[in-house]
Amino acid sequence: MAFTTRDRDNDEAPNNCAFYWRGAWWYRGCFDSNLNGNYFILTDGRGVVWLYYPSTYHMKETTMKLKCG
Ligand SMILES: [Ca+2]
Repeated sequence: MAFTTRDRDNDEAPNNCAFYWRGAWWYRGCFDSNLNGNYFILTDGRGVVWLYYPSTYHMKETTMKLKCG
């Protein structure tokens, strides 16, 4: 997916996922992850989340690493 921000809605959801979920990400409709979300102590779906992260708490920080070649 193309990257979605509050002012660039490139996801497939009827709303703007970046606006609704308070982040910016490669959303589809709307997400399995939101690593650029705001930090909240308890998750309500908004914030720094990863679908399979085994917790009801948000992550305090994340790191993305790309392997080229
Ligand atoms: Ca949309």
